Amino acid sequence: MKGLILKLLKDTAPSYLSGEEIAGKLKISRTAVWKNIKSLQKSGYNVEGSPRLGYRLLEVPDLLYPAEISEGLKTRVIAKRPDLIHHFMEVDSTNNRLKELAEEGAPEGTVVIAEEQTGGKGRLGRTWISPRSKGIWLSVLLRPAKPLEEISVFTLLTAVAVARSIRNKFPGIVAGIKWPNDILIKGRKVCGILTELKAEADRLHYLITGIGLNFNSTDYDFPPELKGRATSILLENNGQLLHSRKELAGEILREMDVMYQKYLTSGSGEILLQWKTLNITLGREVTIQNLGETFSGKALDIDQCGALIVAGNDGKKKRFVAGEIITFGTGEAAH
Ligand code: BT5
Repeated sequence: MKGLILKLLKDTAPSYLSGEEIAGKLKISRTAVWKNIKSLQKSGYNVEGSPRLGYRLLEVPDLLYPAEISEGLKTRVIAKRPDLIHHFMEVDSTNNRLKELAEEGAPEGTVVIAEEQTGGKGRLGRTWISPRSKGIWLSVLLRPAKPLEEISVFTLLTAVAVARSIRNKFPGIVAGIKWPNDILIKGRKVCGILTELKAEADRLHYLITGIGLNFNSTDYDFPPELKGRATSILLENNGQLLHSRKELAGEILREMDVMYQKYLTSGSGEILLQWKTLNITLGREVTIQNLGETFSGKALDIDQCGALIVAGNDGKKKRFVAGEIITFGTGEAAH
């Protein structure tokens, strides 16, 4: 009901809508209208009430509420309905929260989004700095009926979606993908992706892709050790933001949905093509640490499964599956 009232107020803004009209349109009592308006105000919506004229919406809060993100979002799977988006002011990690929902049977396309993470995770137990309302910290649940060896493709898919979304909304920013899971702008990390999965033998139960994107962080929001290595959309766009966090979050979900549909219907071809266009890894000297081993060489290509092909200094080629893919719990496949 709150969402419906919000929609009516948005459609009418900046004009007033009387309590009576709202009650009539939604077939609810005037008291119910009043209660829902109070609840909207509590959530940060600036709704002005006038005894004579009714209500009007003056300002929408800069929070990633489902009703805000899903506005105009025409997706087929990912966040296809507002109730598939779960918003929290604070969680330990959106990946962890979504894992709980997945275990309870949440449908494919469920999204968890938080204003702040107190235990944001990177790969291999590393920390992801996620201060309140400074970025887009979200996770997406997918349940693709695909073989486990194609799992790396999902990190590539997400990286493509994020890089494309940044370029779509902020054309002045050139975001590039560093294999497997970083989005960089002028050599600094703006976004990291963490893919986790649950599988048994070769059967995939579900896959959670977490995205951490610094949006309006300034240098003060990063700890000293990240100075010069991390950046944000705000910092890269000369301190200006033409689009809001919620618009970029919506764009990322939309781009992910489009790429996911293409993947389901015609395989990884399009994702790999897009990835190759947006990457800043191929052709470069790289050092990869995988399962305690360090390997240096030239990044040549990625294969159909999203693995990176590197030519060592001795000329021998080696194939690396995205080492960032971590599994949950015990008895589940490790990558
Ligand atoms: C990543 O790990 O880059 C994956 C980060 C994924 C974060 C998202 S947020 C939503 C979802 N929920 C979670 O709990 N996680 C996901 P990795 O490649 O291991 O990089 C981690 C390293 O990046 C750290 O050790 C720092 O050096 C650096 N780092 C930490 N916070 C950062 C930030 N906000 N911006 C840029 N770099 C950061």
